[in-house]
Amino acid sequence: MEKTFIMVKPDGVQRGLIGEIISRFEKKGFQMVGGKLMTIPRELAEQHYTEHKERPFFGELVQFITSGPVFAMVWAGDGVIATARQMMGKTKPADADPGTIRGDFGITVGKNIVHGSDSPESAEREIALFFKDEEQVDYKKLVDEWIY
Ligand code: RTP
Ligand code: MG
Repeated sequence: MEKTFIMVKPDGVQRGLIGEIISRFEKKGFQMVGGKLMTIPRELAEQHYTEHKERPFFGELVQFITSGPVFAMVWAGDGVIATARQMMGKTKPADADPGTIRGDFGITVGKNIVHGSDSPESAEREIALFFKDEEQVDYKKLVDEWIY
């Protein structure tokens, strides 16, 4: 099953949006297979954002993402990588459509609430950076056996 890495950034945690974001992915029908509240060590932040290391905002980006707790998750489902990006909306909240997470809750590009992997390669790399195999739970939904 396809998997992606989704993270509620420090601004999303501070604003009490962990539940809202989890709820959107749950209601869509995807499955959370890993999740934890954590403060990202500087070295991990630099690895995670390595593609941006030459960009002028890199220092600020690493500073912000390490500034307070994040909620890191792995979500599974068909097409979850691209669909999660659609549900998050464009990077700049001003360009993000209403109905998307950034469109509904974000204002500035540096504090845009949520991160999601942008390709299968990024998803694999980011999941491996943040989650050990034993932190990912493989389970079947049994609800069909419980309600009719
Ligand atoms: P993300 O990686 O966080 O899911 O966001 P993204 O793919 O939509 O955007 P990306 O280009 O990967 O940029 C990563 C994060 O860097 C911050 N950023 N700041 N000051 C700036 O001009 C600027 N540009 C990007 C954003 O927080 C963006 O999410
Ligand atoms: Mg990105």
